[in-house]
Amino acid sequence: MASTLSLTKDTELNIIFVITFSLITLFSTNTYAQTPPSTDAEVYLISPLDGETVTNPVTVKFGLRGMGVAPAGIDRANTGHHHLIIDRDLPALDQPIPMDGNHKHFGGGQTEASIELSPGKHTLQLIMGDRTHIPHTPPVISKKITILVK
Ligand SMILES: [Cu+2]
Repeated sequence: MASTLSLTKDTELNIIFVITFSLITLFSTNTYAQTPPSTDAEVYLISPLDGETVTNPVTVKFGLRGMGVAPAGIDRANTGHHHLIIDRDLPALDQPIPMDGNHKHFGGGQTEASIELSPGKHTLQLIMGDRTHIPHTPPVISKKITILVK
């Protein structure tokens, strides 16, 4: 009888331990999921280059290191899709990236684009967004470049 009681207590302790451990694991997993890109993830413009003079249509090539490209809606760790910001500063980093003429989404997983720009100076910047178009934590952002369209 005494031994049965002691076994029950052990079992209870085991259950408490398993639950506690599961909660810690669950919490850790959640924390990790909110920081999907590896710390060395980097997005950059392969072309055009900063200060380059170009003509229409402008071919923009996206470079990415340390993470992968996945179409919007696909839930896969350490991936995202490209967004090209034209003539604008960075959008809010905790909300879906706007979708308009100044914020182009490449939700199909594209790694380059052909765009038409008015003659003159323009800025280009890339930012990665997750499957719901929200920047990662920490955000993966390229340098902002300036080009001249003839
Ligand atoms: Cu998007």
